[in-house]
Amino acid sequence: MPHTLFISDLHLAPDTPAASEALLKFLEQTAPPSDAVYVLGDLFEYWIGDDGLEHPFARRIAAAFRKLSDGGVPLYFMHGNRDFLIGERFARESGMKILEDPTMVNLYSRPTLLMHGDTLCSDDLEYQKFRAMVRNRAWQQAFLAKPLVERARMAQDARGQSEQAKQVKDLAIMDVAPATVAAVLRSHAYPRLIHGHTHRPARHEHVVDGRLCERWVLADWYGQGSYLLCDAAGCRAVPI
Ligand SMILES: [Mn+2]
Repeated sequence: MPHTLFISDLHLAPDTPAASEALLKFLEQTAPPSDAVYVLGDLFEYWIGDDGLEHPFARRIAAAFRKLSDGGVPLYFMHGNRDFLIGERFARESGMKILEDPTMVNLYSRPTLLMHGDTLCSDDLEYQKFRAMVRNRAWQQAFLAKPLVERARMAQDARGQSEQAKQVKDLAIMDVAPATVAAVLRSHAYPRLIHGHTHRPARHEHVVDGRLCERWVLADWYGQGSYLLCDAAGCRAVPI
């Protein structure tokens, strides 16, 4: 049956090769017969600019996507909170089209809203403040103008700080805020919702204004990765 695949939160990095190998296998063996593949953010553990493509690791990943795209499978990428600096060069070299967050798609006649998911975690005020800063165009231009080594150091620092902050944050704060989910579903006319980010793979049901909406949360690839397969009959998570 015609189907579309969704992945997110792979957090690929040169020093953790297992997820990269799993992705390369997924792109070569699992993805080719699908109608499209969507990557809903945090493909990389960090991305400090498209000049990261000078690194063989990043080039290998981009080339693997490109092969699939050249084979006729449309590929889409939405920024996550780790790889929001992925730009046009990466998109071109990987054959992916960059999508706005959120994006509505018609998936086998089912209206479906795609998000990374970080904007749903609206109770985490400290993170939302950080997000507003780094998604600002002027901040991004200033950051990208810095030498690569300095950007790498800043990214390292930010990752350390984020890990520390997570230790003391309430788990509920780092999950989606139900009221925000309801507001997003309402403003998009009660679609199905697919997102990643929280690393809490599940299928949820929300009743908003008497309308039942399905919400799928994608899994991370830190341990066993998985993808979401959607066809005309519905969606299901499949371990890789
Ligand atoms: Mn994320």
